[in-house]
Amino acid sequence: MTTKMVKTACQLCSGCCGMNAYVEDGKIVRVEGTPDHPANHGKLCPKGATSTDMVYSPQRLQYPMKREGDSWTRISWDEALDTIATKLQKVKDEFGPQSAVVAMGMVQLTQGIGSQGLIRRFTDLYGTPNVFSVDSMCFRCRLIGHILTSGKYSIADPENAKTILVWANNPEDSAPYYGWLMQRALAKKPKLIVIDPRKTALAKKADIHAQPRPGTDGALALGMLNVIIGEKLYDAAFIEKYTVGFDKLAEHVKQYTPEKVAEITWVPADTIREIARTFARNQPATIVQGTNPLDQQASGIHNSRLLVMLECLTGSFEVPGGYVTTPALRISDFRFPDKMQGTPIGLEKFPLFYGVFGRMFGESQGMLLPELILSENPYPIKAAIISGSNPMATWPNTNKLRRALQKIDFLVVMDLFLTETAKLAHMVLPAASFFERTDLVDMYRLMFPLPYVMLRKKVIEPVGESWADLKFWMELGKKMGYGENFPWKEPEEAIDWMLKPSGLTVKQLTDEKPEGAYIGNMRYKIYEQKGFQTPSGKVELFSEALAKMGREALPTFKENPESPVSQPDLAREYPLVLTTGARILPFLHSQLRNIPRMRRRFPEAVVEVNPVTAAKYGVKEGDMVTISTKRGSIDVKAKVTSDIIPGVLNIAHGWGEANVNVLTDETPADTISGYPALKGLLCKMEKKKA
Ligand SMILES: Nc1nc2c(c(=O)[nH]1)N[C@H]1C(S)=C(S)[C@@H](COP(=O)(O)OP(=O)(O)OC[C@H]3O[C@@H](n4cnc5c(=O)[nH]c(N)nc54)[C@H](O)[C@@H]3O)O[C@H]1N2
Ligand SMILES: Nc1nc2c(c(=O)[nH]1)N[C@H]1C(S)=C(S)[C@@H](COP(=O)(O)OP(=O)(O)OC[C@H]3O[C@@H](n4cnc5c(=O)[nH]c(N)nc54)[C@H](O)[C@@H]3O)O[C@H]1N2
Ligand code: SF4
Ligand SMILES: [Mo]
Repeated sequence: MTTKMVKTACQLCSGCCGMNAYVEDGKIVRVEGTPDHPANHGKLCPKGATSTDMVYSPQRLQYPMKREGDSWTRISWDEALDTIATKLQKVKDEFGPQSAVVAMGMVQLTQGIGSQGLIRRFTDLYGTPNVFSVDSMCFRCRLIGHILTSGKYSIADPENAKTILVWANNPEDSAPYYGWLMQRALAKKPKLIVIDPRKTALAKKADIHAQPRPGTDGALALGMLNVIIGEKLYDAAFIEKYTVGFDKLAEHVKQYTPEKVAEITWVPADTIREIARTFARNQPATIVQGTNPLDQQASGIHNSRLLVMLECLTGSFEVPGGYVTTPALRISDFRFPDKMQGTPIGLEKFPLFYGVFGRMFGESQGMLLPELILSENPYPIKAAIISGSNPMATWPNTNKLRRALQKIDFLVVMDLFLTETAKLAHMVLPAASFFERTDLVDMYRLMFPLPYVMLRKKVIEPVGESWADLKFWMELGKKMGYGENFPWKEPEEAIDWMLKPSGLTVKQLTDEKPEGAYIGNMRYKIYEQKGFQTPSGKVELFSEALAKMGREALPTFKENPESPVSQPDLAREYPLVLTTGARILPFLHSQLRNIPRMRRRFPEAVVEVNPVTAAKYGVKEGDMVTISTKRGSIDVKAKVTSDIIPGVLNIAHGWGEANVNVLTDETPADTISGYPALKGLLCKMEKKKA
């Protein structure tokens, strides 16, 4: 029997590790890490190594289905497309295109730039401005914070750093590919500082580990600035030449003395001083920021602004081992933004979420969607397509979201499995997995200092009648009469069109560079020639843009809407601080719990609780407890561990029964980005009543 090997990229987290897939008789028989791939150097984590279990899971959706009462009826793709096209046209004619919405999950964002691009091409041509993604609670906030401050998005460079500050990030579970990079970096013996309420694997190796109360990181960063500026540990030449607002910032941070910050954060004042001094004195210093924890707080934008400031003020900006920027690929834009009609949800409240300094993201703030659907104010939502997302598990405030989704006249879900969200749909569409479709992976530059792209290649034919997401949006476009703008027969042709300005082709990336291609070199201190892409051309410590919007121009710490400080009365009934969503290795959000080899590694949901807190509430290891917030309750098993600070509970998201998002609130907490506070809310814990 002949064995074929295809070089592709894993898609079970943002690392997009290079993967060699071996195929016999049209079936994948084995996968291994691509030896020379710069993201993973031949390794795969357990998720990647067992990824074929997902592909060949007996639970995969095999064909399109429509719901009739409580049962599902198989339909053809043609009928599915006809029905969707007819409904969408009707909504557009009767209510306007803004009454149909599209929501994309993380897999759409990591899938590649082609699929996202084609979805936006479709929604633009249809006219709806209401496109949502998980960026309403992940990553976009930090992007805005960075651009507002330095005009660009920068990332850490641990391998060249003398100090590595890991702030709310746990690569051991959330990013094994980054864990391998950290191992290489730590072999060079830099100072390691970790800021995390839990003792993560990295925290256990750290020179300094600070355990803040969830939701108070902004105060901690301001305390660091207080010490760095107060003790003149900064790079005066850089500040003088390249920043605006330093004097105002210096005055502003005087109020955040280590003693005051210690009260807010629960981190001892001396530890705050030690962190600030270690960071400023051992340069270059780099901050490895978690992908969402600092965003999902009331101070979300300020938090990211503060991290950029820490790098800039200490002279670590755009130098190896500090904050660096990776070049991007030049590609054609699939979008037609001027064809959008109506006002996107959230544009007035959160204009920066929509676009900043001419960089348009053009997405609506999803946290406003449930309320909009329920209130129909300013307009009703009549149809929705959810693709590559399982909001019933992953979006906050599940009970409210369920009511909202149930109110929609026509809900379509495209997924690999019949998820909790798909069960609410009127129609489900079977999606091809990442082994069954082609797209361009351009994530590396956002994760590592790695100017690299790779074609994620189709390894096998789609399982059952599943379709690649790209194919679905192209075919729906044709059905709706937009064929002129979807002239491609196969997704690969669309990707080729997109790639034109880069000089690369699908063929090249398949035949000549199957393991990927470098797209440029790292460059440092680009600002010396080009300045900063902000209105002032400098790093904006004081932000006129924020001032004009009536927001705090200087970085300011704000308590979460629910905290022992912001709501002392509520805290009497709900005395514990809850942080949610810390990743666990075998699962990707709500995915892979149905894969036995992964489930065995982590069989059931747990709440992490410190022994002191457990004793206070009469809870023992393994007890079932009920955790409640103002929004609801869940039952979950107690894991008593001194790896978490007293007074704080941690529950991962993505579980079916013990769904932590029953407890969370979708109300925007950060008034600039509209992000919810998923890190740091008030809850109570009781032993489950028999
Ligand atoms: N296995 C797995 N990997 C994943 C994912 C997954 O679902 N599963 N999801 C992917 C996605 S989309 C994302 S966004 C990333 C997220 O990955 P990370 O950025 O690493 O985020 P988390 O694991 O949520 O949290 C990291 C650490 O932040 C700590 N933390 C919680 N609250 C706070 C707080 O208020 N302050 C501070 N300082 N620390 C806090 C937690 O204790 C945890 O150890 O992971 C990606 N990788
Ligand atoms: N409480 C709390 N909630 C959180 C977080 C938290 O920290 N705390 N983290 C948030 C973050 S950072 C994120 S990014 C979100 C993630 O939220 P989601 O993106 O909704 O997460 P998933 O559960 O991974 O959902 C992806 C779905 O896509 C399906 N799928 C897989 N491959 C494909 C494909 O190729 N095509 C299609 N169409 N479908 C596919 C999967 O089966 C799965 O059902 O969760 C958020 N939710
Ligand atoms: S770290 Fe694991 S899950 Fe993430 S891309 Fe690599 S192999 Fe896949
Ligand atoms: Mo995320």
